[in-house]
Amino acid sequence: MAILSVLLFAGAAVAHTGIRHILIDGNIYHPYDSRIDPLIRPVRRIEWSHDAMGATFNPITNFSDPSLACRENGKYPALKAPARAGAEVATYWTPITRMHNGPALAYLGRIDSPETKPQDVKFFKIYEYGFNKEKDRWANEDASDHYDSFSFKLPSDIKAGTYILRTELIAMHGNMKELKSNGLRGQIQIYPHCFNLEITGSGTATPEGVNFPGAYKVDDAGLTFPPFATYGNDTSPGNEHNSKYVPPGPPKYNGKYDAPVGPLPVPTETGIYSPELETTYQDLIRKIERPALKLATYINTVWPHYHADADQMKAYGKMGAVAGKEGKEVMAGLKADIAAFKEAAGGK
Ligand SMILES: [Cu+2]
Repeated sequence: MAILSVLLFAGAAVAHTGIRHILIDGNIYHPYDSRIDPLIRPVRRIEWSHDAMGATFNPITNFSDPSLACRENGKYPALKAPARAGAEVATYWTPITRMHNGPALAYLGRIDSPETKPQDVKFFKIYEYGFNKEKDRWANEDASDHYDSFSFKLPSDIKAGTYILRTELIAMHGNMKELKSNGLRGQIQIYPHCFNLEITGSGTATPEGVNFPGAYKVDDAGLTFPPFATYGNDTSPGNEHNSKYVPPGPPKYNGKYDAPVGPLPVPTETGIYSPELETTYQDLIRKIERPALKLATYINTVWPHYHADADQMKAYGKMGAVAGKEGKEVMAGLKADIAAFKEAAGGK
């Protein structure tokens, strides 16, 4: 399986995924986009900034890594998204590779001071989606079927205040028996993102929470589960197997999830630029994303659901490395444009 491993692990860093937009109680925000934001810093975002950078989104792969909270050396952001308790949140991701099988999750954790470390925040789960037996889809596949997005509700009964919203996709393809032969055991990929929310409402609940790292253990059934998404001619019942999956972490907070009360909030700042700058920013992102989009489209074609086309995979085994090289070339080619954008945006 060496060729397959090279495609999916060594060379396919550009097949990783990250949040591209987030809709919170009716308003759209930019995330901290590690493909471009580190190069135009300082940026004003609702997402915690971090040290990872480049044209790819690094997954966290170690369960005791402090980065599991809010990524690498995560920093308290400049902005907060106002949200009514009970409001809807939708996360929109960069192209999701369908064989990155695994769950989608969301947590909230109260943070009373910018000095508080995210590792000390107590997070409670507000959303989890593992495998849907009726749809025969993993959460990531379902997201891929819906414009690379998943959405959920904030609880309606929690106490008002500043919270970190921690959203997460977990890719478990590293647990597949077909991919374990190269010592890849346990290499699951965790993609957390942290956003600051100012939640309003008249609730009083203060749910118990867990810490990251700490909440996930290397031998958790929800993390060691081998998703059935096989390579070759295996015809065993994948749906039966996958439907036994239970996502990791504490149970979902079972408070109230009623509709929000009062008018939609109006944020003072969202991180979205003026129309002209925004067009340039999105254009840069489109160019940066092209190699990853090409690779994801390719992988999703040869490995759409459960069975990979073994011959095609072999024939294009180096595709990941090619996309990685293209990604670097694109970034080098855009250097001047990105610098000009930074200048025009005036460090916003
Ligand atoms: Cu990946």
